[in-house]
Amino acid sequence: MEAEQNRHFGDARFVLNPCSHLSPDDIAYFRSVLSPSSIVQDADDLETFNNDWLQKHRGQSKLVLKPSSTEEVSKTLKYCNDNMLAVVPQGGNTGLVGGSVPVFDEIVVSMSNMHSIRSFDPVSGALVCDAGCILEVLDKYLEQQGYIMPLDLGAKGSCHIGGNVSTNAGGLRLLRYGSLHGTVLGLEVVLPDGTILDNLSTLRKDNTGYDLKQLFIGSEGTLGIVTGVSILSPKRSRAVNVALVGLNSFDNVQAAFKRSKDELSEVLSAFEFWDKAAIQLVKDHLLAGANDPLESLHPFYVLIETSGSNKDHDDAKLTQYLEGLMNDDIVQDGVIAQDTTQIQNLWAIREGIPEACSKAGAVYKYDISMPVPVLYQAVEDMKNRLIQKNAIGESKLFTSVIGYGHVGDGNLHLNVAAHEYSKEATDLIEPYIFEWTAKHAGSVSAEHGLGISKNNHLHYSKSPSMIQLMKRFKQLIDPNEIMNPYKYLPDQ
Ligand code: FAD
Ligand code: 2HG
Ligand code: ZN
Repeated sequence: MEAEQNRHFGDARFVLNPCSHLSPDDIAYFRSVLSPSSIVQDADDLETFNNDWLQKHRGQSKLVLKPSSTEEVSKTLKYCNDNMLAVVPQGGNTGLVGGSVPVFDEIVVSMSNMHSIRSFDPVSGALVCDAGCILEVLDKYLEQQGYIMPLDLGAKGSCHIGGNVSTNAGGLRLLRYGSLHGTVLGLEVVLPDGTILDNLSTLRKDNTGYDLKQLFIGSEGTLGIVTGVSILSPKRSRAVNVALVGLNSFDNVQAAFKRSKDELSEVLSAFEFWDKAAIQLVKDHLLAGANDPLESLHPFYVLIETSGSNKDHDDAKLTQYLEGLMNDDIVQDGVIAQDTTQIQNLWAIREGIPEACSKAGAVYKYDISMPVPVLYQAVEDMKNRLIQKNAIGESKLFTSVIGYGHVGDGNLHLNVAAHEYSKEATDLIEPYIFEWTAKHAGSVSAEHGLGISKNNHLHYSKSPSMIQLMKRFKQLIDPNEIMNPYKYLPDQ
């Protein structure tokens, strides 16, 4: 065991936890409990597990383990705990806060070999599955049963349900179906000491004792590994409509949102917005040459989705709502998708924004929540600050400031594109953006989590006594600090 020491790594300062390094004995043990193909040591094969989606965070793990069962996860974690080996749980590796990759040489435990659906109850809609199931695969399975996953994200083709639960992912359907804190019915979790916490309940009501699963939802692999998920899926709506509108101001975005709650009410299932800078990037990087659904550029765009059971009823409601917006000059232009392909094409514009931003160079991502009236002010204030500092433009540090997100959830994605990541660039936007968020009673992480990007900014959104209690939970469940070290909780 190494002595605790301080170490400088990039811009951040870490206190190394007292974990050990791998020995041949360790490898021999893992070979005794996992199949040979579940142990990855080849340098090229390790690359994808060591790099995050943003290509911003890079670890140097020498070992990836891919257990195939809860028992294998249990044996793996127990051994790591007994031998002080640090572990990073990894799902689809689509996280945006650097939580899914090692900081140093932690062992990656990938859940990709655990992808079975365990059961589905067509009466209640309760789905029980392994944590490594891919979100889109689950949604396709449920489609066959007439049901739908209660969450959806642009990363659905890669992210795992276990990763979703561990980050408490929000996404595009939260407005309609609520957060995973409500839809997750039960979890199976392996604790660092190997204990299997079997709480794969399918009950909607259960008031017996502390609701322990809630502690693991959003704990980003710092308390254990989620191996199984029980989740309540709603019936899939028979009628789905999607409209895209162009607007002149964020005041109009708000007016359209307010009206959608009155006029679309029970059929409203998504209300997503983005700005001109976002559509410009999508056009440049993803839609080049493709048909643009709206003829001219607008300062703002809103995608509205309705999901109901009666197509004629929903069509009439949506048409009337959109006509009202046009007549009152709240929207300037709009289209309604005529078939499933057009629905997918409109959603592809919205879901393509993160990828388009990442193609613009280095992108600083802020995922903040706040009261809707000040949502876009964050983008404008950031832009003005960078203009004042003479830091934005062709040959400057930053190239653009982009705003988009989930209006219905009061969740802004502020992306600041730069030529490259640098300390100088970081210092121009941080801690300014966190102070701005705290001043407007917001949260510095609405849905992406803390990982290694936001852990030291937790105090902007949580009081010292809350952070202290979080540290006590961590100490209780993971006293050797093997689970996803250096992340989530502040260094000090
Ligand atoms: P990973 O990235 O592998 O891991 C994320 C964190 O969870 C890490 O800390 C990891 O250690 C931990 N973890 C993973 N699996 C387990 C497990 N089984 N047990 C314990 N800990 C585990 N997020 C949103 O909230 N809403 C969005 O709309 C959204 N859209 C996105 C769109 C794109 C294009 C991309 C790239 C990302 C998006 N994200 C979004 C972020 C990301 O997809 C989510 O956070 C997702 O839930 C991560 O799942 P994952 O399986 O990829 O987890
Ligand atoms: C989304 O809503 C995701 O598209 C990603 O949460 C946001 O990349 C981002 O900033
Ligand atoms: Zn989002």
